[in-house]
Amino acid sequence: MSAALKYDIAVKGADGKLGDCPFCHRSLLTLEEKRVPYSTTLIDFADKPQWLLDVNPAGSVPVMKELETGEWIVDSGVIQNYLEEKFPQPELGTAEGSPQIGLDVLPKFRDFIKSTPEEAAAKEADLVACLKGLNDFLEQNGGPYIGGANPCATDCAVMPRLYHMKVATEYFRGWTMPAELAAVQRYMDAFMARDSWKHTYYAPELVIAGWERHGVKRAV
Ligand SMILES: N[C@@H](CCC(=O)N[C@@H](CS)C(=O)NCC(=O)O)C(=O)O
Repeated sequence: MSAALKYDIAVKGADGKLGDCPFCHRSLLTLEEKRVPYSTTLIDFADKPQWLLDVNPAGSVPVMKELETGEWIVDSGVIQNYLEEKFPQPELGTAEGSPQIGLDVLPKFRDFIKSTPEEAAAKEADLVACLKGLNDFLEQNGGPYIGGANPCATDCAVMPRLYHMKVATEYFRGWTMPAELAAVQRYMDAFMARDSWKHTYYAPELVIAGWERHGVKRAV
C-alpha cells in the first residue's frame, strides 16, 4: 500500500478485473486524470457485501472512501465535484459546470440496441442525431476533447458511454460509426490512447455480457 494513498473506491468488478460500469469508469478516469493516488475494491454484483448497502442503500457503485477521515462519497457525479474541489489541478470542471454535450448517448444507444425491427430505423436516427450534435461541437471547438485540448469533467462521463455504445451497437446491431461522425471517432481514438484510459480499461466482452444480462439480443 502506497504511503500517499488517499482513497479507496469501490467499483463493479470480479475475479481481479474491473467490470463494465460506465459510472465507475467515470470516477476512475477522474482520479487518473487528476493523478490522485487510489486503490480499488471490486464489487461482485453476484455477491454484494452488506457494508455497501450500509454506505449506499441503493446498492450502486461507485462509492469512494477518504482513507484518513473515513468519509464516504457516493455517486459518480458527487465524486466528480468532490475531486474537483479537493484537487483543482489539473482542472476538469464540475459535473454541472462543463459542457453537457454527449451525455444522452447512453439512453439513445440503449433504445437502439433494445429496439424492435419496426422501431430500429427511428432509434438509429435518434442515436446518429445525438452523435452528430457531439460531432458538430468537436468540430467547432477544434477537439480532440469536449474540453478542447485537454479533457474536462464531461469527457470523463461521456467516454465510457461512447465505449459502451461502440461495442454494443457493433455487436448487437452490426452498426459502425458513419464517416460523417469523423470528429467523434477522432475523439474516441485520442481518449483511448491516454494513460487514464489504459489504466481503467475493461474488455469489450464484459460490455457485451453486461448488456446480454439486461436482455439485449443480437439482431445481426
Ligand atoms: N447515479 C449513480 C448510478 C450508478 C449505477 O447505476 N451503477 C450501477 C452499475 S453500472 C450499479 O451499481 N447498479 C446496481 C445494481 O445493478 O445492482 C452514479 O452515477 O454513481
